[in-house]
Amino acid sequence: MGEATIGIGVIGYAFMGRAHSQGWRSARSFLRPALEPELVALAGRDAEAVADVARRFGWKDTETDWRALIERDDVHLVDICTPGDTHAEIAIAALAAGKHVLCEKPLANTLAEAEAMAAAAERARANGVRSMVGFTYRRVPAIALARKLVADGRIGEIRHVRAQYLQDWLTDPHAPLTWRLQVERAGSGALGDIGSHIIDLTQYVTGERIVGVSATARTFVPERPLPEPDGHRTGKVTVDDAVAFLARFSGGAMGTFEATRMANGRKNALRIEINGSRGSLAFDLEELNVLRFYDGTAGGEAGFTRILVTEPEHPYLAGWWPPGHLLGYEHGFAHQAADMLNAIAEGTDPEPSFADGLAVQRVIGAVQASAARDSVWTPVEQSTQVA
Ligand code: SOE
Repeated sequence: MGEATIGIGVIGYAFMGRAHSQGWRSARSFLRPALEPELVALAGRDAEAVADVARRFGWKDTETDWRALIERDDVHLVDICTPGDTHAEIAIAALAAGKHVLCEKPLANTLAEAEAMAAAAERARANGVRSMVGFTYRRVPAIALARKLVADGRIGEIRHVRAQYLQDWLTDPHAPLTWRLQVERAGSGALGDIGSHIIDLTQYVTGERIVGVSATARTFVPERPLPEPDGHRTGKVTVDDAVAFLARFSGGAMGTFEATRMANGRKNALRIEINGSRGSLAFDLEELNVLRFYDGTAGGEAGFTRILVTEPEHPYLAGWWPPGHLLGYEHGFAHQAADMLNAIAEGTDPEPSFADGLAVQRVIGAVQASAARDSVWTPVEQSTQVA
């Protein structure tokens, strides 16, 4: 192996395993990171299924046991794309083995697991081992531009944060009871799966932390058919279908949040609007190449500007197509892969860190605690100190 390459091993080959596989491939082809990713091995328990995905995405080898993948000398970075109940065990083992770790969101299923993972990441960091959590939407160019505009003071002091993540794939009561609907596998429902994205994104774009919440949660369909071949039987849904909460931000802004898989007609509508003393920003993932910016200082000419975020000077765009040739959902995974590889090459810490993932987990915990106590205002623990 040449000096400027790094061996990648991905664990999981379903939706996220494929999205990440494509991310590593595209990062290598288009974005020219400082370390060139080698697609060494893809791991999954079903040998036939994992071999099929591995062949289609160009993985060199497969493993059916994640431990074997971690032990390989030619794997230097372990990418965890499995359900949340396995994140902590795999990540902690991989970090202890000296492997860099990229872990899908949400970081863990419980606060205790997230704390242990952040502590393991901190220990590994002392040896130059890097870790990152896969809040991929930070890498949508329009979101990265929004962050820059806020950091440059273009919208002034932030007053309102409005965030929604709306999907509808559970509207049908016959949709099967998959792992995402079981608390022991997923930790929570819409809250952890998609609410975690808007918690992370709003904290990232504003540069502030959520310090308190008042929440409510509902499970509209409490029982569903089991996945085939057991579809004639039903099982209990043990997570939320939808959650809504008010939030207070560290800088004084007020926030409203909604995460649901029951918003009929909304497929993947992650929307954020931020209103500040000088202007506003609005984003919708269903139109992900666009950022809307209102410059309140523009006097009589002020109005929401529709910025098509595809110019070479926009974040991440230089590596892609000419202006107006749009990017899509999968590109964020390539940006994430390239950012992590560049950080490893530079010896810096990639973001979002496991500590950032823990911070999101603390908000999730506070939302759950508030919802369980009739929406009582609940503080979010702020310490980033890890056990
Ligand atoms: C499913 O709800 C899901 O795939 C999430 O798990 C992802 O994080 C989100 O990006 C899209 O929706």
